[in-house]
This record gives sequence, structure tokens and C-alpha cells, in this order.
Amino acid sequence: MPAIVLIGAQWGDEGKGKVTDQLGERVDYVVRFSGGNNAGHTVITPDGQKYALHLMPSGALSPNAVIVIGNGVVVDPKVLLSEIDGLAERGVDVSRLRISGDAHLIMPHHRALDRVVERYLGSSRIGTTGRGIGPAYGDKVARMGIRVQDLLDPGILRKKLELALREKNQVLFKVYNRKAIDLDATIEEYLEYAERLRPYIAETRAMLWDALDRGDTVLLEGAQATMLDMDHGTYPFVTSSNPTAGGACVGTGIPPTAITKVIAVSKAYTTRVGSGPFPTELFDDNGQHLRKVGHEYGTTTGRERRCGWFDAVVARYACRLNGVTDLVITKLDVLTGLPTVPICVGYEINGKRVDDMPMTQTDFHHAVPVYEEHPGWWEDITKARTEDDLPENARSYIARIEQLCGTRVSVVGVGPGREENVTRH
Ligand code: 2SA
Ligand code: GDP
Ligand code: MG
Repeated sequence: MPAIVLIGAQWGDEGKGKVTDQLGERVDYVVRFSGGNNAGHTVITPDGQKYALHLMPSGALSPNAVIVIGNGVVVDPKVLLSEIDGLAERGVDVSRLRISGDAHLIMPHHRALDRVVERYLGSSRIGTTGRGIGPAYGDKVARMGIRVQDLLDPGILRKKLELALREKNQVLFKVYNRKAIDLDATIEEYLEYAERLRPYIAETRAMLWDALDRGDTVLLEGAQATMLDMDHGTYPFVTSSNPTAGGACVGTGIPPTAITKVIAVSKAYTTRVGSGPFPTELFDDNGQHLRKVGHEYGTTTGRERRCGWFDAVVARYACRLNGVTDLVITKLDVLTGLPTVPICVGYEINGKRVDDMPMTQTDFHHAVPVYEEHPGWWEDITKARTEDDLPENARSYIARIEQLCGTRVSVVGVGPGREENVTRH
């Protein structure tokens, strides 16, 4: 009864969509457990078609997998419906979708609050995706949230929205100088979504327990990443959920004892989108190379991603925190053509060398990377499928990452396509 967790080891966009899609052929269920439509997961199918998924699990492109939106996800029904329609138009069978009735809804006041709060924060802003994620989770924790199941009970929906809007309209939007949101219009809009979403809403927890009892394989697909985790990431420059492996249990109802494997996806370098500390960030031609060759622009917002060298301190932290059994290193092909490829093996903080994540955020802000230089390679590696196909320098770069993380690197990505991988062990 295996449940496999797949998470991002860095600050997101490691290629989780591609890896989930690859595994999708071999699993029975693909379940999203956290985040919302802040996520942008890119999948390129063998016929060359590109899909950018935001709320739909990346198993959507594997015809035999049941795809599930777990209770830990925040759902913007408008976005979900347009994603369902877009996929259906392209011939994808969306009837396999199930949505937990316990997932929380993103409401218009959440989207509005996300934007006004970012404006209010000014230079201290988080650099959110503006999708209402933080305010929706905020209301969930404050026990003022509206859940997917509330769409099925118009009386409850009105009561809850009335309460939520009273606070937003009469207090918050006055402070932020934003116009009030209309209760009746919102109810009307959401009841229309309710009719369309009704067939997909299910008790997903029990469905997944039954699947595990039958011996089916369940893949829990993470969104965002370890360093964006609300508890374990670079707070406050994080997302408002727990995208780490522990969050996979909370966000689905699958017990920890059912998890047999934790796969972490990491780029062969590092990117980050939004504000916050990033010790190995590059502001030179090498950074430009990574952005240009790696097409490092947000899948959801189109924002430029900040780029830097591989940070083994972060990677090791992610491996230990998530109990990683297998590492997938993506985008090795993007490093081709660089004369040297440094790896950050530690930090210097206030004159002291440290090898692990420092305790305080202030120290992390002051961390200066200590680099180990590795010779680069020029050969095109996109056709490599076994380790022997890789140039010696690329092989030793990966072997060094494996050694520094103390975790097996099972697969190395050498291109965006489903087949463009080197399988190692
Ligand atoms: P939010 O919107 O409240 O979750 O933003 C809080 C922080 O989390 C970051 N974040 C992300 N980082 C990388 N990729 C994400 N998804 C998109 C992508 C990003 C995009 O796939 O490229 O298109 O801009 C993602 N989602 C949230 C965010 O940048 C904030 O730092
Ligand atoms: P996710 O959020 O983790 O799913 O990642 P994104 O889809 O936001 O960003 C990863 C990008 O890298 C996408 O454009 C992928 O198509 C692309 N990608 C994934 N793996 C590889 C790889 O091994 N090589 C190259 N060149 N691109 C890759
Ligand atoms: Mg992404």
C-alpha cells in the first residue's frame, strides 16, 4: 500500500510537474495536498504539447490516474473551472477529478486582500502571486474559512460569507481604502460554480484509504517547496502552507505510516521568485545564462525568476527535513557551456564558517556562500539516457551533489520532455 510523496527541495519550480507526469504512468492516484493556483506546474507530453497546470494535479495528463485535490489545498473555483474547461477542450478526460469537500475556497475578498496587503507592505512585500493564497489560509486558521462543501448548502454559504464580509468590508477594506465586496453578487457567482463543481466533490480521505487498502499506488504531489514552507522556510518570505513532506499527510488525511518513499526535486542550480534571502543569487552574466537558457520566468505570473548556483546547504536541509529517499536533479542541460560550475558547500556568517542552515533568519540574510569550483562541460547532454552518456565533468558534478546531500540521486533531467532523463540507479 505505497504512498509516495513528491516535494520541491528549493524555492519552487524545480520541475515537479514534469516528474509527477513521468510517474503518473505508474501510479493510480495523483493528489495535490497544499497550495492553490499560485502553483505553476509545466508538463510536456511525448507529442510535444505543453500544459501549465495550476490547480489540477500533474497526473491529469496520465489517462489512467485518478486526480485528487486534497483538503489541504485552497481552491479558486473560477480558476479551477477554466482549467477543467481548457483541459477538456484539449481532449483530456477530466471526469477523473475528485475534490475534497474540506478544501477551502478562495473568495474575491482573499484576492483583493492579497493585493492590498502587498501594496501596504511596500518594500517589505513578500512578492506573492496575488492569487489570494495567504488570506484564504489566514481565514482557514482563524476559523472563518468557507469550504468546498459549503457550496452544496446555499444557506450555510450565505451565513459564512456574510460573517467573513462583515469583517472585510467594515474593517479591513476601510483601513486599506478598498471598495467593499457585494454579498449577493458573490453568492450568485459561487452558486453557479457550485452547480458545475458538484459532480467532482467527494470524501477523498476515505477514497484514498480504500485505494491504499487495495494496494493501489498514491502519489502526493507537492506545490511550492521546502524553503517556502510556512514553518520550515525563510519566514516571512514563504507561502502560507506546508509544502514539505509532513504537509502531505495533513493535506490529504493519509497517515504517515503509509508513506514509503519521499522524492525531492531540485534543479542543478537554484531559482527563487518573489522576495526573501537567497545566498547564492547571481547578478552577473552567469545569472543571465541560467535565466535565458533555463527560461526562468514564472509559470503563473510570468515574473523573472532570480537565479543562482546550487546550494548544498539548502539541499541537505531539505533532504533531512523531508526524509528524502530519492533526489531528482533537473535542468542539468542548462549548465552546459559554463566553464566552471560552483557548488555552495557552506556559508560564512559574520566571519564564521557554517555547514548547516543557521538558526536565525537574520543570520541567513547575512550568509555568504562558500563555493567549491567544478569544471564544466561543453557537450550536448540532452540525448543522454544513462550515466555513461554524460561527460565526465557532468557525472562528477552530480556525484558531488549526491555526496553533499547524503541522498541517492536517482534521476537527472536533461531536457523538459517526459523522456529527457538520465536514470542512475
Ligand atoms: P503566495 O502567492 O502567497 O504563495 O506567495 C508567497 C511566496 O511563495 C512564492 N511562490 C512561488 N514560488 C515559485 N513558484 C511558484 N509558482 C509560480 C511558478 C510562480 C510565478 O510556477 O513559476 O509564476 O510567479 C510560487 N507560488 C508561490 C511567491 O513567489 C512568494 O515568494
Ligand atoms: P514546478 O513548479 O516544479 O512544476 O516547475 P515549473 O514547471 O514551474 O518550472 C520548471 C521548468 O523547467 C518548466 O518549464 C519545465 O518544462 C522545465 N524543465 C523541467 N525539467 C527540465 C530539465 O531537465 N531540463 C530543462 N531544460 N527544462 C526542464
Ligand atoms: Mg512552478
